[in-house]
Amino acid sequence: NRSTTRTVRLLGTPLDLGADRRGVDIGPRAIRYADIAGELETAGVDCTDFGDLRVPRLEQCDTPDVADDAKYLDEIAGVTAELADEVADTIADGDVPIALGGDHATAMGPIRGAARAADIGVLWFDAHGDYNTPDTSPSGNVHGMPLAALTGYGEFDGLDWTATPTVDPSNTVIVGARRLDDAERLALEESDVTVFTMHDIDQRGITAVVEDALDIATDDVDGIHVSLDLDWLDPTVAPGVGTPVRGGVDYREAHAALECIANRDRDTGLLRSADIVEVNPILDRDNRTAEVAAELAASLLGKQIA
Ligand code: 4U7
Ligand code: MN
Ligand code: MN
Ligand code: MN
Repeated sequence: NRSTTRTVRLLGTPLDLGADRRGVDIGPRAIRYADIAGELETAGVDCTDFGDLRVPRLEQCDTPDVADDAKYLDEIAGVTAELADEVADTIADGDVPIALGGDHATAMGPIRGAARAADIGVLWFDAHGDYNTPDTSPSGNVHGMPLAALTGYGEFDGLDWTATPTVDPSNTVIVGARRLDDAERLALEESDVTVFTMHDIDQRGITAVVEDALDIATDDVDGIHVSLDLDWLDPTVAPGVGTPVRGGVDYREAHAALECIANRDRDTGLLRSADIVEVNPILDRDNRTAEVAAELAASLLGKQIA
């Protein structure tokens, strides 16, 4: 049981090399302008902002070959390795790291970092599976591959840590999927990763699905990482994302999901780290998506509605 006040450490990661829409690198700023620190304070947690990690600009990188099956993988490996160190330090200091992306390749950092100190499960809230590999990816964009890399699936040339799983696939749960590529779907079916689709949410309700997801992710591990891709939400709620897919969760479902996690965390202290990714203010209107992101962070950290 947790009794002391926790401190969240914000780790900005302006990474856009994993996506092919520019603008997601401004995500960390947009989320700060949406006052994530103030939102977190309303949840009763202290918040420190460690600023932004240095990320190579796309303009400084060599242009990838058209046939490149995992664009900018070396640069992404470097950035996420640094982020993993920051996350491991944060956890060692007793704080809760939240990485602010950046595209979803960012998630390799905090999950690698959190897994250094403990066995963790992963809750992956996303319209997509992010389970492509360089061999299956239709785009070569690494933000469609982090979950495969982290569960040790597929060949990632130059990413040697993918030879063994960082997280056990049987403790890995995707929630809200509604667009999987064909090869990705097959690979997920053959894996031990659990996929709850929007259909499951429609049939059973968000609370039942997330409670199940939590049971699966927390089975025989020390804690969890929560990865929040804003395209999990319906584009009417979160329009500022690079790969929107209609039919996502609504505002209340999203909060209810994160409140379930916060409730379980209140009893057990299971939340180790999180990332909030894929916010693209260039594609947004009035910074709405970052505002939703900031509010969702507060729900995850236990903000009470009344
Ligand atoms: B995100 C895609 F082909 N599957 O691999 C791919 F549809 O982090 C999209 O979930 C990936 O936003 C989306 O490029 C990655 C595509
Ligand atoms: Mn994603
Ligand atoms: Mn997505
Ligand atoms: Mn995206």
